[in-house]
Amino acid sequence: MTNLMLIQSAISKLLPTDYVGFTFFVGCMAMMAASAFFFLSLSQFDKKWRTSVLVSGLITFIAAVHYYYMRDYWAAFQESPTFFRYVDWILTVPLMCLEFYLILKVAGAKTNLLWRMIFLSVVMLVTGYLGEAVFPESAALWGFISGVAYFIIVLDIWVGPASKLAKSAGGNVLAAHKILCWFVLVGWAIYPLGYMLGTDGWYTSLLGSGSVDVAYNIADAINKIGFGLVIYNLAVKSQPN
Ligand SMILES: *C/C=C(C)/C=C/C=C(C)/C=C/C1=C(C)CCCC1(C)C
Repeated sequence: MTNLMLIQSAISKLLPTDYVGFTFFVGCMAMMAASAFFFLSLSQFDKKWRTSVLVSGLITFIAAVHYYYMRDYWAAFQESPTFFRYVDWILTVPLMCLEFYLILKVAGAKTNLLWRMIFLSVVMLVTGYLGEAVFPESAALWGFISGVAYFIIVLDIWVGPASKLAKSAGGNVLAAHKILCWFVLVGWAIYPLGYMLGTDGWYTSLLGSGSVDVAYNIADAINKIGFGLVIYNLAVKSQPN
């Protein structure tokens, strides 16, 4: 093999019109940059907040690694990297549940709140995977079950026990909890929309395949980096100075 051929086999060509590929590349870089930002900021926080900011960094770091693979996968096959996508989510979404728990601990949150959220998010993601990758012919049914789990998570944090804890914590914690609730209600709602865009015979004829990845990539950037910045901001505001 000549050197040129070696390079070609390691890097796939992306067409200048490959907008989906573009969002994979930008997403990858954004996750890397956000991770560096969260990790390098750690020493400025006292122990109470350090764990929360560390988890923000872990979320974007895990995503950065998966985006690195998804980017290549897309470039090589021009196909949705559904498997890597869901591996990423099954790791990062429970960590986002952990963030809710960590900030509500000051108000006495118990671990059963954490386990309940993790359980619901795992149900949401496993059924979503079944509908997207294993039984695409019954995508509507699996999508519906996944949607129910998502809806219960939304209720839990908006009006359930988590919201009561946030109210009793008050101040900065309450304000941050409110913003995170909006992320889950609006930012997370992009995912079921993406799922519908990716389901054959629904909207694929309208926007073409790959639009599901654009939706997921935009949603990930908003939800992982934005969510992390809310936690970072809470930690900054709560510093004793
Ligand atoms: C960082 C990744 C995040 C925050 C991923 C969140 C994913 C969801 C909220 C996915 C939800 C889905 C439904 C509510 C129904 C259709 C299937 C899913 C899995 C796309």
